[in-house]
Amino acid sequence: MDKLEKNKFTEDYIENLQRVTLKNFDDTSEKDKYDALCDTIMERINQEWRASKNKSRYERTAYYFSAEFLIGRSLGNNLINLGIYDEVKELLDELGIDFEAIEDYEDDAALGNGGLGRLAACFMDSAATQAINMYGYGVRYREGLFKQSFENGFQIEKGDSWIKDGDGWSIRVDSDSRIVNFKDQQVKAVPFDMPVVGYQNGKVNTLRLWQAEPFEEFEFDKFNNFEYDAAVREKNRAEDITRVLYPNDMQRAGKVLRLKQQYFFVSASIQDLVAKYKRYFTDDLRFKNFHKYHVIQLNDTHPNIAIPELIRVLVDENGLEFEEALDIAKKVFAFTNHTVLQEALEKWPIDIVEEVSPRCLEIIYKINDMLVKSFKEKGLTETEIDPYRIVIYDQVHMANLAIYVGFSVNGVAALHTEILKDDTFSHWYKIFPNKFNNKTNGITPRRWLVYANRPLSSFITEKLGNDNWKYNLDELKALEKFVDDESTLNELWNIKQVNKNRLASYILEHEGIKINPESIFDIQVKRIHEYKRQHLNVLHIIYLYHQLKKNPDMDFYPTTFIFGGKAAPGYFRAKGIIKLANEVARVVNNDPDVNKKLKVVFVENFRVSYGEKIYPAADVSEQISTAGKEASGTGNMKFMLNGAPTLGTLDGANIEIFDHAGEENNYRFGATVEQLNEIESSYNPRGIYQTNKDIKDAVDALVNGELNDNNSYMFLDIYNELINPQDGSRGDRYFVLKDFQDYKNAHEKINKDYRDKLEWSRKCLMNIANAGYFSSDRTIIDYADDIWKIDSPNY
Ligand code: RUG
Repeated sequence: MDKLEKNKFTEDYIENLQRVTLKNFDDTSEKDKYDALCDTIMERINQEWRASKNKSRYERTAYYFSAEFLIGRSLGNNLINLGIYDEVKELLDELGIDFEAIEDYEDDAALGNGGLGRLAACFMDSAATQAINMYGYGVRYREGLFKQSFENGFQIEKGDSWIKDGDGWSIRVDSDSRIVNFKDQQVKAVPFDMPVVGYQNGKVNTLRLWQAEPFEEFEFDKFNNFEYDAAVREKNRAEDITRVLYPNDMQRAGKVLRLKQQYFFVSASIQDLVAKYKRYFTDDLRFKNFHKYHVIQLNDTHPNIAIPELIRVLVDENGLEFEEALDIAKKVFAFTNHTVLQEALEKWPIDIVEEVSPRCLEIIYKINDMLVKSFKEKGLTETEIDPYRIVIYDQVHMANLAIYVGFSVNGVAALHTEILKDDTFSHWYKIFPNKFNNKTNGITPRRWLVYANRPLSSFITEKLGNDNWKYNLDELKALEKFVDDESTLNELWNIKQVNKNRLASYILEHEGIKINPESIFDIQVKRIHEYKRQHLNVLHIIYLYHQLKKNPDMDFYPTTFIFGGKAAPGYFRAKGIIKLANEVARVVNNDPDVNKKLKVVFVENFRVSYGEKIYPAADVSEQISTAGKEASGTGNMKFMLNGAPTLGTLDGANIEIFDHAGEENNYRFGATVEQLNEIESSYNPRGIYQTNKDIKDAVDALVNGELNDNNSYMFLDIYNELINPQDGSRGDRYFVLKDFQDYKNAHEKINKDYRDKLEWSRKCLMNIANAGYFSSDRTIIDYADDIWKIDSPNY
């Protein structure tokens, strides 16, 4: 911004502040100041946003259908992408306004559970930055992911009404409202558009989130008749549809309301696309060119009911033949799978689909008939066709629907895609090998480095002599030339220390726990799930505690283990793992024999904005899922980009991280997928427990009174799952005990290596320098090139 622009910004800001509040500047609150800042920024975005919309109207565009967009906060990110972050901070400073306090005013838009939703948000940022036409379509949940707190170490969930005080980053577009018809109700879908600003390139894409509303606020007659509840019943029923994000990560919520949410947002979105196409392409009455302008990427199975919905709209509302419509669908839809866990591959009971949209069910049956017919033509028998069917017994298999109709099926990391081809969808791969492709996930460097780690960002720009790396992350590779430069390595160490100090203060303020900023910060933040194995981490801490108790002078570099993450409210064992980590933290942190060397913190309510403080401060990134279970992971990339070596298994994108940054700069441990497959049938966790004293002592602590689960039986449940299964299974489904020894050895190596400051910094540098591949800019360009066939012009 030049001087003139700066003055104009300040003028507009003060004008907005006073106009909106009707107060004098000095009387305005922090919230007023935040609101006025949003307004002023939105005014600046507006013009480029309209220009981008107009320009892309007649261009091929990708539509990213996702039930989740885990956006986080928008203020800082928008300022970064507009290129005015430092200036605006300075301007506010001149006005006596504390920018950080204003930033803290913004609630996270937590419209997602974890990696899948955050990936969608990163893709939005990257598509805009790479000037790729991409529209996001999703749900405007009134309540985002629950707020987590701990009582006695137990997770407590509370609502997250993130828009109760308004939402400065969305524009309500009433004129684009659509009607969504369910079997038993009709609701209005009102779009709220959020601008997605590309990094300093003038491109602004749109994220359109739909909110369900009634046609009438209340029924006057009933109200007049004193039937107050009945008068607003329909309104509540409509609003219920987008009231809350289902807090399930991976587990399938078998709820009618959940399918209603899915159908609600895809129906509104499909109607939107068709209506706009008809408005701008008036002479294509049979939609012959529809596929040339549209590609719809289905983010997991959640939006897959869009397939019958497109066919319904084309057939019932626009007079196309079924075959014609199916043909269009086959050219338009592409499907991304994010998991191999069976419980997360959605299958809907047909009666529920019937209850939501009987017409879509009818169309699904028809597609299924076409599938059977065409497979018979290929020579398959009825039984051979069975695993491909879309309707199997009384369930609709949403993945089969998308694989059959979609023209592309992708996994999200190299190993994951191989598992899809070899195992999960091997039958499909045999028939349609060309549909399958890999798109390794990525993260946006703007939020996860430029914004979250200002000191490191300035350091990189200074070392490279320019900041092109911010939109071409491969340029980080040039940092390798400093790998033997002592002063650079020392600088890097100091930057990490600054970030660790910042996190330590934040933790003291928010968690009330004092940690040693000079200790190793060993961090595992992600959703809590057995396959992610937070309990392996905790068991190892119990082991360390036992060792230090026996020998307080043991040669051990002080370490702080930090956890963060939420468990699905109905997932008893995951909640038990949280309770366990909190209980171990209580015991360890209060024990003067060990607490100078060992500390454990489970931060409350881990979310995007907490992550922005955590990733830059990590020394060690814990990525310890059972090999073959984590599709990709993206937290692993955020840690890497911020210079933390990975302590990880050969799983998901860890493998690619090791390949790019070098195994010698990371810590790999644990059994491979092949090894686990080999021992699967003979695995005997109890045998390991009986022969390894360290493991036995750690596992016994779950039930021998050392740790207190307040009679919840949560620790006994974990103990049973590990070595004493009650369900006739072999126990330890996720091979925690199998990998324990190797994990422990890797930790010992880290604890030694960390003491060599230069050598450690070198590893950090090598991770940063090789993080280019994990930019979501690369991922989105791969989608655009290989799947969408959309140009990424230099805007
Ligand atoms: O568990 C996966 C992660 O491994 C992956 O990185 C992320 C983004 O691709 O998606 C996560 N995921 C998968 N979240 N939900 C599902 C299944 O619905």
